Amino acid sequence: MRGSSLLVGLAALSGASAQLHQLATRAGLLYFGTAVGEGQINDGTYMRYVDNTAEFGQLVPENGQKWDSTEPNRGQFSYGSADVVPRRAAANRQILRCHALVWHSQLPNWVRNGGFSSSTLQSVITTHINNVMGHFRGQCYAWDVVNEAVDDNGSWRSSVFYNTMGTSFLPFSFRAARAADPNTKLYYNDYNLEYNGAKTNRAVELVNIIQQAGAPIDGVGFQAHLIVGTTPTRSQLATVLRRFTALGVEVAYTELDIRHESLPPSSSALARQGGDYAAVVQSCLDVDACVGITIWGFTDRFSWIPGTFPGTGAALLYDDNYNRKPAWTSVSSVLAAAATGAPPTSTSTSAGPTTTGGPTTTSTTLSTRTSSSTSSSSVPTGGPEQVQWGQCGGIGWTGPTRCASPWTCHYVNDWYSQCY
Ligand code: 9MR
Repeated sequence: MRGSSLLVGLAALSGASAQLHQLATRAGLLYFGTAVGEGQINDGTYMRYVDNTAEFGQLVPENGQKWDSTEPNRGQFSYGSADVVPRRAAANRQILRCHALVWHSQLPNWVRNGGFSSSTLQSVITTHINNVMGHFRGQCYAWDVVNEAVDDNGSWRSSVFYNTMGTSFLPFSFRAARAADPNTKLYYNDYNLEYNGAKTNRAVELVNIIQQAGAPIDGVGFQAHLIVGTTPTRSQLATVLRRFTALGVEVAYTELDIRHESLPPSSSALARQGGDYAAVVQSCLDVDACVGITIWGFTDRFSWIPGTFPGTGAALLYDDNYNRKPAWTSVSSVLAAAATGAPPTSTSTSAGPTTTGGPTTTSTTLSTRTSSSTSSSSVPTGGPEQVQWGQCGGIGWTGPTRCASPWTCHYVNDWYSQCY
């Protein structure tokens, strides 16, 4: 468990603006960050949030560094889109995660359908990695070297890379990456590893294959594209993170979003989403080698989900009008608790979850209140029960006010009480 040694600086935090990255670093993480869509770079409202380094201390380009953007034709490299987010991160002094080099998707046809022999494909991969990593050398905290090499059912994913080279494309790519930039962390990145099923087993095998080949791998990224209500628990998530840290690699949540399967979400569904976010953040805090958390966008106004899974969405921390959702409060509460060593009661926000909270107009203040809980005996009995970390009270709240045993309802701020 982190946090206890991080009380230094707490006095400085008190009364100051304390937002997600700031709280995350106080809690012992390296960063709390977000993906940034290149298409939004000229949207002043959106970018004010991105530029708020207390909220987001790390950025990742949502699409610009992918193969179809950086090498659309063989040997022709272009970085117009790829540079957009890294430039902003540099200007803001934010940590940059870089994404992604060897991936079956957003891969130009000349690679996908090139009919290359294994040795030609090796040279295609090397040229791509050398050029792209060379362009960003020194800028990336980490690179997603190989992305999504395992199929949903746990088989090796059919791709031009696997179909041509078998699993040898894995150590091959990581070796090439280390040679191209020796000072960046090399990650394998995938989704649905969180469920600890066949896909997770295969990803463990993948790390073993790379290590047994004597190739470097530094980290495993858990994308965490999750669903409200089916997100694993904190301890299940910590268990699966530890399967990887036991192999000597660090881990991170790299693309976190938690979508509702029906829209618009009810207030209890929003609270449940907050509980699911809290479980993810807690699990990272529980595992020493979990270095940080990146959300895959921050406002529901811009998200890949409705386009890919129509009828679902509202997966992020801010709604599409940039109002903080209960999930934002859950995340900040969990981080604040870890930052102070207190239970998650110590965050009070000047903007409630249904209030527009621009990055320059809101502040989160760590209060010294540690005993401001509403005991479960003081709320009405009967009716539905709220899950751990779910909302159980606050101005305008019409959802459950009782917590499932053994949790009780704790006051967080006038707009938000929470079960834990
Ligand atoms: O968010 C990205 C979206 O804008 C793109 O259209 C999509 C194309 O594949 O990729 C999305 O990002 C993906 C990420 O790069 C890798 N993991 C899954 C993400 C969501 O699809």
